[in-house]
This record gives sequence, structure tokens and C-alpha cells, in this order.
Amino acid sequence: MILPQLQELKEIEDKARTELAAVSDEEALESWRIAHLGRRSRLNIILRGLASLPIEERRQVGAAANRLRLELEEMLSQRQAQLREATVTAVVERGRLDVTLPGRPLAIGRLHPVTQALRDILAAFVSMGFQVFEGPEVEWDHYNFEAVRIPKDHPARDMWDTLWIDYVRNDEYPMLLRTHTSPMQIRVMEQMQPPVRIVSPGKCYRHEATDPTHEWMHTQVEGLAVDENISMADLKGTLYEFARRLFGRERRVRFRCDYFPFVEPGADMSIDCPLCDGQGCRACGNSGWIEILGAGMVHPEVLANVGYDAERYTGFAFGLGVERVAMLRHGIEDIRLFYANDLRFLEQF
Ligand code: FA5
Repeated sequence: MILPQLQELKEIEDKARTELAAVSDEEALESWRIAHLGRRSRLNIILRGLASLPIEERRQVGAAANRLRLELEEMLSQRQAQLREATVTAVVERGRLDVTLPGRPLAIGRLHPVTQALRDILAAFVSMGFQVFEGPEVEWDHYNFEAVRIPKDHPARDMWDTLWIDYVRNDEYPMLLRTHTSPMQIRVMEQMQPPVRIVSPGKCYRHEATDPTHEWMHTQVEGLAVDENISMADLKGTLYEFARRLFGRERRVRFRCDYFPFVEPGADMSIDCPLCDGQGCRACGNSGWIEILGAGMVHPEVLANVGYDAERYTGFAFGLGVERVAMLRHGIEDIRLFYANDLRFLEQF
């Protein structure tokens, strides 16, 4: 007498074959797989029940059930391959796939011209022995103004029209978007003792009207060197060397006296305008020069406020406008182009 499980296996096989013949897509094939090879399939139930059969039945039913499992698996993979091939053939026949067409070019990203200028500026100072330090864009009033000798009622606060962080505006400890990178002088000196040679890059924000050389957000690089016997000659030497590296020997450099509350004496440095070759144009406000940085000898009071011995140490500092450097290098006549996100402009760099 034939064992009932063997009879059932035969039925399973017949049913699986019939149903497979009707399968026409991958989704139906997956349903077929679950029905006939899945955990709850009849075949799997027989396989799981083998252990409870008497030894002779177990041998016969086990062999037949495993054979059927292998057979169904083989049928499954064959049908899978057929369906895939049919899909590709259908696409090719419909003429949608022309394997001879050239590939689509990938858009290659590039660095923003201000980022390129910033990297070159930092590289120039790093090669002169400066370390790079970064700090917060949201800053305490204390670091941005008080600690660099700009108290609340000081007229110099007008030079940096400020974007305040509103919710603490009237607080005892007001916060703001930093208007310059000079607060980093204080943050660095609080952390280290002389000799100090650092540059600190970052975004600055000012609540002011824009024009060809002024944006409400711009990038600065602060520089600070403090040691024994640092003089104005070191400041000028360092900045001349920087200008030579960035702009080449042919550009002229001009220093003028300027006022910043945290330096004494103070100066600014300009480069002759490459757009008009110093003749005067819209970009340079008809002056022939574009100012790129403010600088000076660190005020002894600033040194004393961070606990440095102002009798022993002197230092120089500068704050450089990175967009202005990028403008000079590429002959760009309006700073607002940098952040207008016009690809026709950006793709030129
Ligand atoms: C300052 O911000 C001082 N903290 C610089 C300084 C540092 C002086 C250390 C002394 C010692 P000033 O506002 O001039 O100074 O800005 C410095 C440079 O940033 C300018 O020379 C200019 O290149 C750039 N800059 C300033 N304001 C803008 C603006 N709105 N848009 C673009 N660039 C600007």
C-alpha cells in the first residue's frame, strides 16, 4: 500500500507544476514560492513531521519530500531567469534601450570661489607658522564687543550694525551673530599662553545695506600673533608676504591709518583694483583701491584683560575679508554675485 504522505507529495508536485505554468510575472512567482516552498506550505509541514514517523516511513517520505523540495527550488530559479530575460527582451523590442548610446555625463561638483579663496588664504598663513582655530558664529556680546574694548555706549558699536538674537536681547548676557572674527582673539588667548600665532576663519553678519563691496554676511579670517618683541614691522612683513603669495608681485599694496578700539595703532590694507588697474571703477568705488583687511597692534588693555603680562608681550592682529580677496583674484565686480546662487556665475570657477 502506498503511504498517504507519498500520495500527498505527488499532489503537491502536480499542483505546483500547474500553477507555475500560469505564473507570468515576478510578483506571482513570489506568491508561488510562498505557497509551495514557504514555511506554511504543505511540503514544509510534511518535512517538519518526518521526525514523528516510524523509521521505515521516515526514510521513504524523507527522501521523496527532499527530492521534491530540490525540484521545486530548481523550477523556481529557472522561472525567475526566464522572467528576467523576458523583461529585458520586451524593453529591447520596444526599442527603449539603445546600448550603443553614449553615457550621460555626471555633473561634477566644485568648490565655491569663496571656499577656494579661504583655503588658499589659510594655506598661506599655515605655511608661515600659524595654527587654525574655529569658533562660534552665535557669540556673546561680551566677546564680540566688551572684551575687545567696545562697551555698550561706545560709538564704535555703530561700525558693526548688529543682528541680535532676539530672545535674549534684553538679557543680562546678550547674544548676537558675530559681526567680526575678533572675538576669537579673546577666546584663543583665554585658552593659551604666548607665543600665539593663530588664524581663525568664519562667517560674520552685519545688519547693513548691501552694495558692490558689502554683503550682510561675509567671511573673515582673523589673525593674531602674540610674543615678546612683536612689532608693527612683523605685522607689515607678514601681510606683505601674504599679499605676494595670493595676488602675485604685480599688485600694489597700501597701508593706511585706521581706527579699531582693540588695536593701537590701527591700520587697514588695500590692494590696487585689478578691474581698472587702479584707475577707479564701480567695484572700487572710484578709488582705485579695494580694502581687504583691518589690522593693528593688539591694545595692551586687551592683553591685560585675558591675564597676559602686557609689559612683556606685544602682539599684532588683523581681520581679512575673504570675499574681497576672491573678487580681486577673479576680477569680480559685485560681491552679491557670490551668494545669489546663479549657476551661470558659479560654474565659471
Ligand atoms: C573688522 O571687522 C575688524 N575686526 C578687523 C580687525 C581685526 C582690525 C583685528 C584690527 C585687528 P572691518 O569692519 O574693517 O574690521 O572688516 C574687516 C574686513 O572685512 C574689511 O577690510 C573687508 O575686507 C571685510 N568686510 C567688512 N565688512 C564687510 C561686508 N559687509 N561685506 C564684505 N566684506 C566685509
